[in-house]
Amino acid sequence: MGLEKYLDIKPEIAEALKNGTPVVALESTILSHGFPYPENKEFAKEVEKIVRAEGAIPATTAIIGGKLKVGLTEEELMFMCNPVDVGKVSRRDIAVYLEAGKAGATTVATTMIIAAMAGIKVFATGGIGGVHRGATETMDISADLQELAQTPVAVVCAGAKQVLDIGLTLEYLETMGVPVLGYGTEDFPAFYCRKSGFDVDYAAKDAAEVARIINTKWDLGLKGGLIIGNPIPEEYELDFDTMEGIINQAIAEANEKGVRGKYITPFLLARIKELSGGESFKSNTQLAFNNCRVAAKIACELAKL
Ligand code: PSU
Ligand code: MN
Repeated sequence: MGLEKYLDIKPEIAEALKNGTPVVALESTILSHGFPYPENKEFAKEVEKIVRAEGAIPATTAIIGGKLKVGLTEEELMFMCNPVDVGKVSRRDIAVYLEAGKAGATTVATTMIIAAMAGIKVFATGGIGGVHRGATETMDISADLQELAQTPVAVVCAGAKQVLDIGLTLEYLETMGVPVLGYGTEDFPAFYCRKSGFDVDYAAKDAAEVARIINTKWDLGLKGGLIIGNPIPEEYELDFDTMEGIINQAIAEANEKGVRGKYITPFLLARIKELSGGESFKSNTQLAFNNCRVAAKIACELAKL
């Protein structure tokens, strides 16, 4: 397909993919635009360690120097942490960033695209993008949802971010035919909270069952990805109603300031961190760690099939 021209796969990962060693894709937007600099540097290194501890190889993706990077050197990883140097790249931006030679952090949508090109089946993030509150007016629906409908990557997340309209996000996913599995839960997680009050399609018991479902979907030739909703560990869960108050305030401020488009999610995450006195940052970090653990377990089970 001539993708070699664009794809730059780290040798360790190329080797793993050739040998069927489990690999887990990781995104870079959560670094550059989801977490504050420089605290995100520790996080970036830690997620890779967690994936390795579970027996899989981490593949953080990014766009650097006109290449789609699959796996970063430590220097590149640290470079991706500084939001001053890197843009936020969704599907629409990929070709522009490659041609302009600009550095870009990959969102869930873009990480899925790059992972699929490289042959990586499992990806861990914090929370997927979705249908924003007020979307009936703004039409702000994350490109992540369309990507899940068409690109074959299983995304492990702590549900959809609580800043979104979770009910509408699930409706959209149903329309697009994306399976929404719960990892040991009947209730679709709400990022900082274990429960959103909305059901998942199916509560999978363990990583082996998730792997079988993923495998069967693709065996059947059904297009697109899957969502594995993995609830935040209880000890890091935040109170739903307290967070609702904070989120509503952050959204009101975003509206007042006229924050729109791709800047909304980073603005809200940063403002929620401030309003929660750093609690949301701690939770966001821990839920992402937990997703890496589960994604690596699923990748290991998939490798056995
Ligand atoms: N999960 C997090 N923090 C983040 C994101 C996910 O814990 O910052 C990022 C992902 O890259 C996701 C993006 O694709 O937020 C959603 O942005 P938007 O709503 O503009 O589609
Ligand atoms: Mn959006």
